[in-house]
Amino acid sequence: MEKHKVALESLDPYRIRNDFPIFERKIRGKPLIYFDNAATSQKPKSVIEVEKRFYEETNANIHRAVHTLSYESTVLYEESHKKVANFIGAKNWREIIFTRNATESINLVAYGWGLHNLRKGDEVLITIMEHHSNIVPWQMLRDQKGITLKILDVDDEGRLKLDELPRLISERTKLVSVIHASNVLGTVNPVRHVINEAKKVGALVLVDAAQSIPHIPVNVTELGCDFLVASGHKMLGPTGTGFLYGRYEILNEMEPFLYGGDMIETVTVEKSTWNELPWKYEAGTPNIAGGIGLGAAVDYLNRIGVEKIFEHEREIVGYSLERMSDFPWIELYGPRGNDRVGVVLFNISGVHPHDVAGILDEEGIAVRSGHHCAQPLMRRLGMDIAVRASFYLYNTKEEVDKFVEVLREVRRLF
Ligand code: C6P
Repeated sequence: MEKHKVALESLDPYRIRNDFPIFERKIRGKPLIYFDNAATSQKPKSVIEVEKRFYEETNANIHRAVHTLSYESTVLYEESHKKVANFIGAKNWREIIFTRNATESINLVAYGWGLHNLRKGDEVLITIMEHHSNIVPWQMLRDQKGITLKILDVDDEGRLKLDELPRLISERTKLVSVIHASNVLGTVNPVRHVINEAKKVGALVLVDAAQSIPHIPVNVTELGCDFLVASGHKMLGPTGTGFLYGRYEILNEMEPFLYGGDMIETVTVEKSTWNELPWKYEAGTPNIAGGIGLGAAVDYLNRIGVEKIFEHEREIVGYSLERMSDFPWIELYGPRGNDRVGVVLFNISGVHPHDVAGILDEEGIAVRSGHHCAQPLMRRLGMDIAVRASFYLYNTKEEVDKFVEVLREVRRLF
Protein backbone atom coordinates (compact mmCIF):
# COMPACT_ATOMS: atom_id res chain seq x y z
CA MET A 1 0.00 0.00 0.00
CA GLU A 2 2.82 2.41 0.89
CA LYS A 3 4.12 2.20 -2.66
CA HIS A 4 1.11 4.11 -3.96
CA LYS A 5 2.18 7.14 -1.97
CA VAL A 6 5.41 7.49 -3.87
CA ALA A 7 3.88 6.63 -7.25
CA LEU A 8 1.85 9.87 -7.15
CA GLU A 9 4.66 12.40 -6.93
CA SER A 10 2.77 15.36 -8.26
CA LEU A 11 -0.20 15.32 -5.90
CA ASP A 12 -0.15 13.69 -2.49
CA PRO A 13 -3.72 12.67 -1.61
CA TYR A 14 -2.60 11.63 1.87
CA ARG A 15 -1.48 15.15 2.66
CA ILE A 16 -4.53 16.64 1.00
CA ARG A 17 -6.84 14.50 3.14
CA ASN A 18 -5.60 16.37 6.22
CA ASP A 19 -7.30 19.46 4.82
CA PHE A 20 -10.71 17.75 4.88
CA PRO A 21 -12.18 17.34 8.38
CA ILE A 22 -14.78 14.81 7.18
CA PHE A 23 -12.08 12.16 6.81
CA GLU A 24 -11.86 12.01 10.60
CA ARG A 25 -15.36 10.56 10.45
CA LYS A 26 -15.91 6.83 10.88
CA ILE A 27 -18.88 5.05 9.34
CA ARG A 28 -19.85 2.11 11.54
CA GLY A 29 -16.35 2.19 12.94
CA LYS A 30 -14.73 2.12 9.49
CA PRO A 31 -12.77 4.95 7.89
CA LEU A 32 -14.89 6.88 5.39
CA ILE A 33 -14.13 6.14 1.75
CA TYR A 34 -15.94 8.81 -0.21
CA PHE A 35 -16.55 7.78 -3.83
CA ASP A 36 -19.60 9.97 -4.45
CA ASN A 37 -17.80 13.07 -5.63
CA ALA A 38 -19.83 13.49 -8.81
CA ALA A 39 -22.86 14.18 -6.60
CA THR A 40 -21.05 16.68 -4.39
CA SER A 41 -17.46 17.01 -3.22
CA GLN A 42 -16.21 17.22 0.35
CA LYS A 43 -15.11 20.63 1.66
CA PRO A 44 -11.64 21.64 2.81
CA LYS A 45 -11.09 23.39 6.13
CA SER A 46 -10.25 26.63 4.34
CA VAL A 47 -13.73 26.78 2.77
CA ILE A 48 -15.50 25.89 6.03
CA GLU A 49 -13.38 28.46 7.90
CA VAL A 50 -14.08 31.24 5.42
CA GLU A 51 -17.83 30.73 5.75
CA LYS A 52 -17.59 30.54 9.54
CA ARG A 53 -15.42 33.65 9.70
CA PHE A 54 -17.84 35.51 7.47
CA TYR A 55 -20.71 34.87 9.86
CA GLU A 56 -18.59 35.60 12.92
CA GLU A 57 -16.93 38.77 11.69
CA THR A 58 -18.55 40.30 8.62
CA ASN A 59 -22.12 39.16 8.13
CA ALA A 60 -24.31 41.83 6.49
CA ASN A 61 -26.35 42.17 3.33
CA ILE A 62 -24.55 43.31 0.17
CA HIS A 63 -25.17 46.39 -2.03
CA ARG A 64 -27.65 47.84 0.43
CA ALA A 65 -26.00 49.96 3.09
CA VAL A 66 -23.03 52.22 3.67
CA HIS A 67 -22.02 50.64 6.99
CA THR A 68 -18.70 48.86 7.31
CA LEU A 69 -20.04 45.31 7.44
CA SER A 70 -22.18 45.77 4.35
CA TYR A 71 -19.23 47.27 2.48
CA GLU A 72 -16.91 44.42 3.51
CA SER A 73 -19.50 41.77 2.59
CA THR A 74 -20.00 43.39 -0.79
CA VAL A 75 -16.26 43.46 -1.48
CA LEU A 76 -15.81 39.81 -0.47
CA TYR A 77 -18.78 38.65 -2.53
CA GLU A 78 -17.65 40.55 -5.62
CA GLU A 79 -14.11 39.28 -5.09
CA SER A 80 -15.45 35.74 -5.34
CA HIS A 81 -16.98 36.46 -8.73
CA LYS A 82 -13.53 37.68 -9.83
CA LYS A 83 -11.87 34.50 -8.57
CA VAL A 84 -14.33 32.33 -10.51
CA ALA A 85 -13.88 34.49 -13.62
CA ASN A 86 -10.09 34.08 -13.47
CA PHE A 87 -10.41 30.38 -12.77
CA ILE A 88 -12.35 29.74 -15.99
CA GLY A 89 -10.54 32.33 -18.11
CA ALA A 90 -13.48 34.76 -18.49
CA LYS A 91 -12.41 38.17 -19.77
CA ASN A 92 -14.76 40.11 -17.52
CA TRP A 93 -15.86 39.19 -13.99
CA ARG A 94 -19.29 40.64 -14.75
CA GLU A 95 -19.84 37.62 -16.98
CA ILE A 96 -20.10 35.42 -13.86
CA ILE A 97 -23.52 35.03 -12.26
CA PHE A 98 -23.78 33.17 -9.00
CA THR A 99 -26.68 30.74 -8.76
CA ARG A 100 -27.74 27.94 -6.42
CA ASN A 101 -26.43 25.18 -8.69
CA ALA A 102 -25.89 24.12 -12.31
CA THR A 103 -29.60 23.40 -12.71
CA GLU A 104 -30.56 26.96 -11.84
CA SER A 105 -27.88 28.24 -14.23
CA ILE A 106 -29.38 26.28 -17.15
CA ASN A 107 -32.87 27.44 -16.22
CA LEU A 108 -31.60 31.01 -16.20
CA VAL A 109 -30.56 30.60 -19.84
CA ALA A 110 -33.75 28.75 -20.79
CA TYR A 111 -36.00 31.44 -19.27
CA GLY A 112 -33.83 34.52 -19.77
CA TRP A 113 -32.66 33.76 -23.31
CA GLY A 114 -34.73 30.86 -24.67
CA LEU A 115 -38.19 32.07 -23.76
CA HIS A 116 -37.63 35.43 -25.45
CA ASN A 117 -35.44 34.50 -28.40
CA LEU A 118 -36.71 31.16 -29.65
CA ARG A 119 -39.64 30.83 -32.05
CA LYS A 120 -41.69 27.97 -33.42
CA GLY A 121 -39.55 25.92 -35.79
CA ASP A 122 -36.24 26.88 -34.14
CA GLU A 123 -34.08 23.99 -33.01
CA VAL A 124 -32.08 23.27 -29.86
CA LEU A 125 -29.57 20.44 -30.08
CA ILE A 126 -28.61 18.43 -27.00
CA THR A 127 -27.09 14.95 -26.62
CA ILE A 128 -28.46 11.71 -25.23
CA MET A 129 -25.67 11.97 -22.62
CA GLU A 130 -27.18 14.97 -20.85
CA HIS A 131 -28.10 15.19 -17.18
CA HIS A 132 -31.84 15.79 -16.68
CA SER A 133 -30.96 19.42 -15.89
CA ASN A 134 -29.90 19.90 -19.50
CA ILE A 135 -32.93 18.13 -20.96
CA VAL A 136 -36.02 19.18 -19.01
CA PRO A 137 -35.66 23.00 -19.39
CA TRP A 138 -35.47 22.57 -23.18
CA GLN A 139 -38.51 20.29 -23.14
CA MET A 140 -40.31 23.11 -21.33
CA LEU A 141 -39.36 25.45 -24.21
CA ARG A 142 -40.36 22.83 -26.78
CA ASP A 143 -43.81 22.63 -25.19
CA GLN A 144 -44.23 26.38 -24.62
CA LYS A 145 -42.62 27.76 -27.78
CA GLY A 146 -42.98 24.97 -30.34
CA ILE A 147 -39.24 24.56 -30.86
CA THR A 148 -37.76 21.23 -31.94
CA LEU A 149 -35.39 19.37 -29.65
CA LYS A 150 -32.75 17.40 -31.56
CA ILE A 151 -30.68 14.72 -29.90
CA LEU A 152 -27.12 13.62 -30.74
CA ASP A 153 -26.60 9.94 -29.99
CA VAL A 154 -23.62 8.15 -28.40
CA ASP A 155 -21.93 4.94 -29.51
CA ASP A 156 -22.03 1.81 -27.37
CA GLU A 157 -18.91 2.83 -25.45
CA GLY A 158 -20.50 6.15 -24.56
CA ARG A 159 -18.75 8.57 -26.93
CA LEU A 160 -20.69 11.18 -28.89
CA LYS A 161 -21.38 10.22 -32.51
CA LEU A 162 -19.70 13.32 -33.87
CA ASP A 163 -20.10 12.19 -37.48
CA GLU A 164 -23.86 12.74 -37.06
CA LEU A 165 -23.41 16.41 -36.12
CA PRO A 166 -23.53 17.85 -39.66
CA ARG A 167 -26.88 16.09 -40.22
CA LEU A 168 -28.31 17.52 -36.98
CA ILE A 169 -27.01 21.09 -37.13
CA SER A 170 -28.59 23.47 -39.62
CA GLU A 171 -29.57 27.11 -40.05
CA ARG A 172 -32.55 26.33 -37.81
CA THR A 173 -30.25 25.42 -34.89
CA LYS A 174 -30.24 28.32 -32.44
CA LEU A 175 -28.57 26.66 -29.46
CA VAL A 176 -26.37 23.63 -28.88
CA SER A 177 -26.34 22.63 -25.22
CA VAL A 178 -23.78 19.96 -24.49
CA ILE A 179 -22.35 18.17 -21.49
CA HIS A 180 -18.56 18.53 -21.17
CA ALA A 181 -17.89 15.48 -18.98
CA SER A 182 -20.49 12.79 -18.31
CA ASN A 183 -21.60 12.32 -14.70
CA VAL A 184 -22.52 8.74 -15.62
CA LEU A 185 -19.63 7.47 -17.72
CA GLY A 186 -16.93 10.05 -17.13
CA THR A 187 -16.54 10.60 -20.89
CA VAL A 188 -14.90 13.94 -21.68
CA ASN A 189 -16.50 15.26 -24.84
CA PRO A 190 -14.62 17.19 -27.53
CA VAL A 191 -16.69 20.30 -26.90
CA ARG A 192 -14.34 22.48 -28.94
CA HIS A 193 -15.32 20.47 -32.04
CA VAL A 194 -19.02 20.81 -31.19
CA ILE A 195 -18.60 24.57 -30.68
CA ASN A 196 -16.85 24.92 -34.05
CA GLU A 197 -19.68 23.08 -35.81
CA ALA A 198 -22.32 25.20 -34.05
CA LYS A 199 -20.54 28.43 -34.93
CA LYS A 200 -20.67 27.53 -38.65
CA VAL A 201 -24.44 28.11 -38.52
CA GLY A 202 -24.34 30.93 -35.97
CA ALA A 203 -25.83 28.88 -33.13
CA LEU A 204 -25.05 29.70 -29.51
CA VAL A 205 -23.39 27.03 -27.37
CA LEU A 206 -23.97 26.21 -23.71
CA VAL A 207 -21.44 23.91 -22.07
CA ASP A 208 -22.59 21.96 -19.02
CA ALA A 209 -19.30 21.88 -17.14
CA ALA A 210 -20.68 20.55 -13.83
CA GLN A 211 -18.41 17.51 -14.08
CA SER A 212 -15.46 19.08 -15.89
CA ILE A 213 -14.69 22.33 -14.04
CA PRO A 214 -13.78 20.53 -10.78
CA HIS A 215 -11.49 18.07 -12.56
CA ILE A 216 -9.90 19.49 -15.71
CA PRO A 217 -8.62 22.91 -16.73
CA VAL A 218 -11.36 24.77 -18.62
CA ASN A 219 -10.96 28.14 -20.30
CA VAL A 220 -14.13 29.72 -21.68
CA THR A 221 -12.26 32.22 -23.83
CA GLU A 222 -10.22 29.49 -25.52
CA LEU A 223 -13.31 27.32 -25.91
CA GLY A 224 -15.36 30.15 -27.40
CA CYS A 225 -18.62 29.00 -25.79
CA ASP A 226 -21.44 31.46 -25.15
CA PHE A 227 -22.63 30.01 -21.86
CA LEU A 228 -21.08 27.65 -19.36
CA VAL A 229 -22.63 26.29 -16.19
CA ALA A 230 -21.13 24.58 -13.15
CA SER A 231 -21.94 23.55 -9.59
CA GLY A 232 -19.84 25.22 -6.89
CA HIS A 233 -20.59 22.36 -4.51
CA LYS A 234 -18.91 19.81 -6.81
CA MET A 235 -15.68 21.84 -6.83
CA LEU A 236 -15.07 21.95 -3.05
CA GLY A 237 -17.45 24.88 -2.57
CA PRO A 238 -20.46 25.07 -0.23
CA THR A 239 -23.79 23.47 -1.13
CA GLY A 240 -26.25 25.96 -2.59
CA THR A 241 -23.58 27.41 -4.88
CA GLY A 242 -23.20 27.28 -8.64
CA PHE A 243 -22.56 29.72 -11.43
CA LEU A 244 -23.33 30.72 -14.97
CA TYR A 245 -20.76 32.20 -17.33
CA GLY A 246 -22.28 34.08 -20.24
CA ARG A 247 -20.74 36.28 -22.91
CA TYR A 248 -21.14 39.91 -21.84
CA GLU A 249 -23.06 41.05 -24.93
CA ILE A 250 -25.56 38.21 -24.63
CA LEU A 251 -26.12 38.65 -20.88
CA ASN A 252 -26.58 42.36 -21.45
CA GLU A 253 -29.28 41.74 -24.05
CA MET A 254 -31.09 38.92 -22.30
CA GLU A 255 -34.16 39.31 -20.13
CA PRO A 256 -33.86 38.72 -16.37
CA PHE A 257 -34.79 35.33 -14.96
CA LEU A 258 -35.98 36.35 -11.49
CA TYR A 259 -37.43 39.78 -10.72
CA GLY A 260 -37.26 41.84 -7.52
CA GLY A 261 -34.68 43.47 -5.26
CA ASP A 262 -31.08 44.21 -6.25
CA MET A 263 -31.61 43.24 -9.92
CA ILE A 264 -33.07 46.69 -10.67
CA GLU A 265 -31.54 50.07 -11.46
CA THR A 266 -34.73 52.11 -10.95
CA VAL A 267 -38.32 51.24 -10.15
CA THR A 268 -41.45 53.32 -10.62
CA VAL A 269 -44.94 51.94 -10.37
CA GLU A 270 -45.09 52.03 -14.17
CA LYS A 271 -41.80 50.48 -15.07
CA SER A 272 -38.39 49.23 -13.95
CA THR A 273 -34.92 49.19 -15.44
CA TRP A 274 -32.25 46.60 -14.79
CA ASN A 275 -29.06 46.70 -12.75
CA GLU A 276 -25.65 46.21 -14.36
CA LEU A 277 -24.16 42.72 -14.76
CA PRO A 278 -24.04 40.38 -12.98
CA TRP A 279 -26.60 41.73 -10.48
CA LYS A 280 -29.33 41.88 -13.12
CA TYR A 281 -29.45 38.09 -12.75
CA GLU A 282 -28.95 37.83 -8.98
CA ALA A 283 -32.32 38.96 -7.65
CA GLY A 284 -32.90 39.13 -3.91
CA THR A 285 -30.38 38.52 -1.15
CA PRO A 286 -27.96 35.95 -2.57
CA ASN A 287 -26.13 33.14 -0.79
CA ILE A 288 -23.45 35.58 0.36
CA ALA A 289 -21.54 33.25 2.68
CA GLY A 290 -21.76 30.44 0.14
CA GLY A 291 -20.50 32.67 -2.66
CA ILE A 292 -17.54 33.74 -0.53
CA GLY A 293 -16.93 30.08 0.32
CA LEU A 294 -16.89 29.30 -3.41
CA GLY A 295 -14.12 31.86 -3.82
CA ALA A 296 -12.15 30.05 -1.10
CA ALA A 297 -12.72 26.76 -2.95
CA VAL A 298 -11.26 28.30 -6.10
CA ASP A 299 -8.25 29.47 -4.07
CA TYR A 300 -7.77 25.92 -2.83
CA LEU A 301 -8.05 24.41 -6.33
CA ASN A 302 -5.54 26.96 -7.61
CA ARG A 303 -3.11 26.09 -4.84
CA ILE A 304 -3.24 22.40 -5.80
CA GLY A 305 -3.54 22.93 -9.56
CA VAL A 306 -6.42 21.48 -11.59
CA GLU A 307 -3.99 19.82 -14.02
CA LYS A 308 -2.51 17.85 -11.16
CA ILE A 309 -5.98 16.89 -9.99
CA PHE A 310 -6.81 15.59 -13.47
CA GLU A 311 -3.58 13.59 -13.60
CA HIS A 312 -4.27 12.12 -10.20
CA GLU A 313 -7.82 11.16 -11.10
CA ARG A 314 -6.64 9.60 -14.34
CA GLU A 315 -4.30 7.46 -12.32
CA ILE A 316 -7.02 6.47 -9.84
CA VAL A 317 -9.61 5.74 -12.52
CA GLY A 318 -7.07 3.78 -14.59
CA TYR A 319 -6.11 1.74 -11.56
CA SER A 320 -9.77 1.06 -10.68
CA LEU A 321 -10.58 -0.07 -14.19
CA GLU A 322 -7.51 -2.30 -14.25
CA ARG A 323 -8.41 -3.92 -10.92
CA MET A 324 -12.12 -4.27 -11.73
CA SER A 325 -11.41 -5.75 -15.17
CA ASP A 326 -9.92 -8.79 -13.45
CA PHE A 327 -13.40 -9.96 -12.57
CA PRO A 328 -15.69 -11.22 -15.33
CA TRP A 329 -18.73 -10.74 -13.06
CA ILE A 330 -18.22 -6.96 -13.06
CA GLU A 331 -19.74 -5.23 -16.05
CA LEU A 332 -17.98 -1.94 -16.71
CA TYR A 333 -19.45 0.85 -18.82
CA GLY A 334 -17.92 3.85 -20.51
CA PRO A 335 -14.99 4.49 -22.79
CA ARG A 336 -11.64 2.81 -22.30
CA GLY A 337 -9.15 5.55 -22.84
CA ASN A 338 -7.78 8.74 -21.41
CA ASP A 339 -10.79 10.82 -22.39
CA ARG A 340 -12.52 10.41 -19.06
CA VAL A 341 -12.71 11.99 -15.63
CA GLY A 342 -12.74 9.98 -12.41
CA VAL A 343 -16.04 8.16 -12.80
CA VAL A 344 -16.56 4.39 -12.99
CA LEU A 345 -20.02 2.98 -13.75
CA PHE A 346 -20.57 -0.72 -13.24
CA ASN A 347 -22.90 -3.55 -12.32
CA ILE A 348 -22.24 -6.85 -10.64
CA SER A 349 -24.08 -9.64 -12.42
CA GLY A 350 -26.94 -11.03 -10.39
CA VAL A 351 -26.80 -8.32 -7.71
CA HIS A 352 -29.12 -5.31 -7.55
CA PRO A 353 -27.14 -2.02 -7.67
CA HIS A 354 -28.78 -0.78 -4.45
CA ASP A 355 -27.61 -3.97 -2.70
CA VAL A 356 -24.08 -3.37 -3.94
CA ALA A 357 -24.21 0.21 -2.65
CA GLY A 358 -25.72 -0.94 0.65
CA ILE A 359 -22.95 -3.46 1.32
CA LEU A 360 -20.29 -0.93 0.34
CA ASP A 361 -21.86 1.48 2.82
CA GLU A 362 -21.64 -1.16 5.54
CA GLU A 363 -17.89 -0.94 5.00
CA GLY A 364 -17.83 2.85 5.07
CA ILE A 365 -17.67 3.25 1.28
CA ALA A 366 -20.02 5.87 -0.21
CA VAL A 367 -21.06 5.32 -3.84
CA ARG A 368 -24.21 6.23 -5.74
CA SER A 369 -26.59 3.67 -7.24
CA GLY A 370 -29.55 4.51 -9.45
CA HIS A 371 -30.17 6.26 -12.76
CA HIS A 372 -27.80 9.14 -11.94
CA CYS A 373 -30.29 11.74 -13.21
CA ALA A 374 -29.57 10.66 -16.78
CA GLN A 375 -32.33 8.21 -17.63
CA PRO A 376 -32.19 8.68 -21.44
CA LEU A 377 -28.47 7.78 -21.43
CA MET A 378 -28.99 4.77 -19.16
CA ARG A 379 -31.73 3.48 -21.46
CA ARG A 380 -29.59 4.09 -24.53
CA LEU A 381 -26.90 1.93 -22.94
CA GLY A 382 -29.45 -0.80 -22.23
CA MET A 383 -29.89 -0.52 -18.46
CA ASP A 384 -32.08 1.17 -15.90
CA ILE A 385 -29.73 1.57 -12.99
CA ALA A 386 -26.09 0.94 -12.07
CA VAL A 387 -23.48 1.67 -9.41
CA ARG A 388 -21.18 4.67 -9.76
CA ALA A 389 -17.89 5.32 -8.01
CA SER A 390 -16.61 8.84 -8.59
CA PHE A 391 -13.22 10.06 -7.42
CA TYR A 392 -11.52 13.31 -6.50
CA LEU A 393 -8.20 14.67 -5.38
CA TYR A 394 -8.26 13.07 -1.92
CA ASN A 395 -8.94 9.50 -3.07
CA THR A 396 -6.16 6.92 -3.01
CA LYS A 397 -5.30 3.63 -4.64
CA GLU A 398 -5.40 2.14 -1.18
CA GLU A 399 -9.10 3.07 -1.04
CA VAL A 400 -9.62 1.46 -4.44
CA ASP A 401 -8.02 -1.74 -3.11
CA LYS A 402 -10.46 -1.76 -0.19
CA PHE A 403 -13.36 -1.05 -2.56
CA VAL A 404 -12.41 -3.98 -4.82
CA GLU A 405 -12.04 -6.22 -1.79
CA VAL A 406 -15.62 -5.38 -0.73
CA LEU A 407 -16.90 -5.99 -4.28
CA ARG A 408 -15.42 -9.49 -4.07
CA GLU A 409 -17.26 -9.93 -0.79
CA VAL A 410 -20.51 -8.78 -2.45
CA ARG A 411 -20.03 -11.40 -5.14
CA ARG A 412 -19.32 -14.08 -2.53
CA LEU A 413 -22.42 -13.17 -0.49
CA PHE A 414 -24.74 -13.34 -3.48
N1 C6P B 1 -25.13 15.57 -10.99
C1 C6P B 1 -24.76 13.46 -9.85
O1 C6P B 1 -24.78 12.72 -8.86
P1 C6P B 1 -26.79 20.61 -9.62
O2 C6P B 1 -27.37 19.48 -8.83
O3 C6P B 1 -27.83 21.50 -10.16
O4 C6P B 1 -25.67 21.31 -8.96
O5 C6P B 1 -26.09 19.90 -10.89
C2 C6P B 1 -26.86 19.34 -11.90
C3 C6P B 1 -25.98 18.63 -12.86
C4 C6P B 1 -25.86 19.12 -14.15
N2 C6P B 1 -25.05 18.54 -15.03
C5 C6P B 1 -24.30 17.48 -14.71
C6 C6P B 1 -23.39 16.91 -15.72
C7 C6P B 1 -24.37 16.94 -13.43
O6 C6P B 1 -23.63 15.88 -13.13
C8 C6P B 1 -25.23 17.52 -12.48
C9 C6P B 1 -25.37 16.94 -11.09
C10 C6P B 1 -25.11 14.92 -9.69
O7 C6P B 1 -24.44 13.05 -10.96
C11 C6P B 1 -26.38 15.08 -8.91
S1 C6P B 1 -27.79 14.52 -9.77
